[in-house]
Amino acid sequence: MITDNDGSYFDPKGLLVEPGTTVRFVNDSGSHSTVAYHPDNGDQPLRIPEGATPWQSKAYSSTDAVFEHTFETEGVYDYYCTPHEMLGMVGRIVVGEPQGGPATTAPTDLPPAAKESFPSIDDILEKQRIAGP
Ligand SMILES: [Cu+2]
Repeated sequence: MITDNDGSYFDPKGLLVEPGTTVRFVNDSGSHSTVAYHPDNGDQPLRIPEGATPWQSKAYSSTDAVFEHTFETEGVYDYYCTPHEMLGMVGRIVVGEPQGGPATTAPTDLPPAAKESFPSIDDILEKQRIAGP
């Protein structure tokens, strides 16, 4: 989670992992959170697999603060940073196969900059890791 001359962003912003992988979100610079798009998190739309566990970190401003989440359910997970969602600070994690869940459809109820900032699922499957911003 980074703020620099390129703005505020997740790096990588697209990632492919196997089910059961624990992903570490590390605060590099600036003040950021990592929050799943899920109705439990500020009434956001569901953009993680049905039945998967959502996550919500606080906003970290200290360098090297770490938040971890373990991804058990296969599918596509979209997430955002609360302070910078409006500026397009979002990310996408594919766990195993995409599976046709909510995040495999185009986003609608999101800020315009967020909608435009997700890496494509095809790119993630091909490259496994998509650098931000
Ligand atoms: Cu942020």
